[in-house]
Amino acid sequence: MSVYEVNFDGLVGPTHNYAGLSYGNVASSNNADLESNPQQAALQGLEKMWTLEKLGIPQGVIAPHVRPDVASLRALGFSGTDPQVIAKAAKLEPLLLKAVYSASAMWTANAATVSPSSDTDNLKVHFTPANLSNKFHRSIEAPTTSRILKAIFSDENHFEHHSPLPNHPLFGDEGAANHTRLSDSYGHKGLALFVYGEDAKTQVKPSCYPARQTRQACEAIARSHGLSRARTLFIQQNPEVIDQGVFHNDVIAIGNENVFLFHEKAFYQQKQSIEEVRAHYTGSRPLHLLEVSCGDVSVEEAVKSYLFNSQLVSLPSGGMAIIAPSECQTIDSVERYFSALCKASNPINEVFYIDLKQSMQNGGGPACLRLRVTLNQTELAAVNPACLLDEPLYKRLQMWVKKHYRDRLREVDLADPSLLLESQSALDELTQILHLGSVYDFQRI
Ligand code: SUG
Repeated sequence: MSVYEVNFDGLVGPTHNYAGLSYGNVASSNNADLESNPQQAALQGLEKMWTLEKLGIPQGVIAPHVRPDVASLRALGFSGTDPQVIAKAAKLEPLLLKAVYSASAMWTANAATVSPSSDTDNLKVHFTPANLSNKFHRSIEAPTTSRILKAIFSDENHFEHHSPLPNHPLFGDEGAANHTRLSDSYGHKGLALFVYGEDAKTQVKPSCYPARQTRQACEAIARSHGLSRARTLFIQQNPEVIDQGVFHNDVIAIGNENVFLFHEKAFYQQKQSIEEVRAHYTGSRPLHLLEVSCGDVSVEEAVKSYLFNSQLVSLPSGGMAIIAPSECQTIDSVERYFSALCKASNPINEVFYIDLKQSMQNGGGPACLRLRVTLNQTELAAVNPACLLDEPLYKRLQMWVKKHYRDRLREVDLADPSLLLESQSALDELTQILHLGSVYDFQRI
């Protein structure tokens, strides 16, 4: 039976803005208070989805969340009508208002951890929405994410949904951004590689920026997904690079099938960690362990270019391609590295550059914007078909974005209560386009 890796990209929401909310994410801090263009951001994301679909790689869409999240403001003591709640928060707690306005759910690599049915003990695809407990603006995503995932993957014969892990620093979980899978091919049993920033049982941790993913969270997910111990590995991120802005593992490493591309400084005790990866890999095709040295590309250049946040995809015609952010073209060492990589003896032979500047300025590259879900033919047939991209849906979503989204947003605009109504009516229409049912709180009231 054919097995596919389907990328489910987050559609950028109508309130995309730059609020400097993510301490430890260099782009987010550097671009705080820049004027954003939500319409352009959403169209750039759609172009990426369409590029993959045209390459013959199945593509799904995950809806944005309604923002501002007035319910969170109410929970924090703001009362009155929705416009009054927004006005009070704008006056008294502007930072909180920015947080509940964030369109951060677009980065669906952080939506959940997903295990394909070939790896789980009950042969179902398992989903655990990430609690994203390290950042307030992201910690409010899990309930809606959970409803949306259930609306896309609703068939209980094939899909199993878990609750997010308890919302406590011990179980900080940022989803698939810290998880990759190495296998012979998508349909074969794979090695589930979890990468954590901190283990509560040791003192090895970054000294400046936070480690957002814990080993305890990774272990809990591996247990509930029913992964085999022999084919699961937990390795630690290098705390030094977290302090240089590598806030998720997908900013410093990327894996696809039998290729693992990572920076020389990616992991703690790297030599030993990579030996463990080699030892746990069970595929019969050779594993390509491609280490990028500091001489090739420095950690700083990696963070600036987001080269490791490229998508590494298997092409239907054979071989693999890199879907890279166009920022990579502005750094000579990165371009040089890519061209050498494509010539060397490994499955990668092409690079496609994509303009995702709006998302990149908040620290979200191509890989951040997608949740990888490996599905066999039967499972793919059980997915909500309205969420799978084809040309009519691509065009319809382009029109929907142009109809509802503003082309500029600054901090002062966030106090405008009509932005809430615009966002609600846009998403109301989207639930019909994507056949999602009532996934938003405002539809339940
Ligand atoms: O969680 N940025 C996101 C970027 C997520 C990137 N995801 C992956 N690497 N997989 C974050 O830091 C910035 C929001 C702001 O500052 O307005 C933000 O949330």
